[in-house]
Formats: sequence, structure tokens, C-alpha cells
Amino acid sequence: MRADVVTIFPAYLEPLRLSLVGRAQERGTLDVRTHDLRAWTSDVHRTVDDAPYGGGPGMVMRPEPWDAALTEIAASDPDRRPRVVVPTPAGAPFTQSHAEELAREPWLVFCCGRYEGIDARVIDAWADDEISIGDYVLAGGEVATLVILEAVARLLPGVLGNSASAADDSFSDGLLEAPVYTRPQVWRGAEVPAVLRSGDHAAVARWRRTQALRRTLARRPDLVEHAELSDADRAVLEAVAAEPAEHVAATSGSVVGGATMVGRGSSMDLPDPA
Ligand code: JAH
Repeated sequence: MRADVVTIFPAYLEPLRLSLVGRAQERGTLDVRTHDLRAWTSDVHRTVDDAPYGGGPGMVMRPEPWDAALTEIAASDPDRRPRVVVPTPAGAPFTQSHAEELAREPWLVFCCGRYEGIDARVIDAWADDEISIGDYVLAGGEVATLVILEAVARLLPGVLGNSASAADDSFSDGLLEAPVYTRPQVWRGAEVPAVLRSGDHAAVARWRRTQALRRTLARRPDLVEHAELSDADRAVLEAVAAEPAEHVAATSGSVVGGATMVGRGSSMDLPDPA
């Protein structure tokens, strides 16, 4: 996959050299090219913004540099057309299915707006997707582009060492994942659940599925509606629904006042060791 990123801050995209995304680039699976929008300005001050028509605060990104940049980038490969993505808080919510769809594209172009955004005529002329990564306002689209590119890059063939881990993720089946543990067996007095040490793979799979269902019901009930559920899953959910609410909160975690409340048995409830 080729991904071009147009921004007035190319240095913001430098983290893409690191970790999994960086390795994908070294292997040739992903080719990220960042471009400074100011290269397509023609005035001495390399101006990319201007006052908004209709008044109001802030500045708007001028259409001409964007059109020149996108025209030149698109012309760099006349055999295909890139999918043009604009991160914006006004966009469609970014989800794992969106990431999967973008990962099937051979060529993406990200337009990173700043200030109050990009002149709407550029969006109308060029954007295939306007995407929001959440309901908050950033200083520009660069960080959202990093988020989208990381979510996409890890889905590219050969990027994850173990292709089972992508299929196994939270959201791949519409549910949150079960909690995970590693050594030591006892840490600050808290033991790793016995079933995970039992060697009984079927029992482990059942336990994880139950944990995934409990957690999703407690923390993200909105996800349960769209999840792919078996009859056994529905039976688990009915049993959980019959439990006292405090027990569910304490054993599955619940979101209260914006913070995840971690129940009894969590390391978070224990005092620091002396
Ligand atoms: C802010 C241009 N959904 C996250 C998000 C994405 C983009 C922006 N803000 C938030 C943004 C200013 C200018 C884009």
C-alpha cells in the first residue's frame, strides 16, 4: 500500500518510522510519503490560510495549494486513483470495519487540515472519505492520520507476526477482549485465574468468551447489539443480566463518570507495597 500525507507539519508523521508501521515500511509492505503543503504555495510567505467568508474566529485553509498538491500527487501514478481521506471531527466515526476497508486499498492520500479546516470546495472536489476518530477537537488532522494509518497498517498482509492476532482482536467480532495475564502467577497478592493455567484449551476458550461478553455488557453495552452472538453467548448474557448490578460492576468493570471503575480483585484496589 502507498499512503501520501499532505500536511504543514511533516514532522508530525515521523512516528510512522517506528514500531510495526516502521517495519512495514522497511519491508516494502507500506510506502508512506509525507508532503509539505507549503511546497504548493506561490507567495513569498508561503501562505496556506485566509480569513473565513462570513466572518467568525480563526482561519481557513486556502483551496489553491490543496488542489495543486492533490493534482500533482494523483498525477504521480496515472494508472490509478488514490482514495482521498480527510480527518475531521465532522466525519463519519472511524471503526475497525472502516480500517479493514481502507486496508484493501492500494493507495490512500490523507489531507491534514489545520486552523478551522480546509475550504469546503476542496473537500467536495477531492475527498472520498471524511473520517472522525472521536468526538473531540484536535489542533489538526495529523494525529488522526497517525491513528488511522496505524489501524490500517497492522491489517496489511504480513505486518502482524501472527495473523491470528488480528482476527482475534477486540472489535473483529464486535466484542471487547477478555483480560490478559502473564507471569508471575501471583503479583501483589493477585493470582492469575486458575483456568488459564489448567491446560484445558476448551475451558480457556469458554472462560475468555464469557469474560468478553461480561466486559462488553458492562462497559460498552452499545457494542452488544451489533455483535455476532451464538445461542451460548445469549445464555451467558441472560445469566449476567440476572446478577445483582454491583456484582457485575465489580467483576466486569463499568464505566461511571467517564472513568473505568475496576472491581474487587484488581491490583488498582490494593495499597502500594511498603
Ligand atoms: C482539527 C482540522 N476526530 C478527531 C479530529 C480530527 C481532525 C481534527 N480534529 C479532531 C481537526 C482542526 C483542523 C482537523
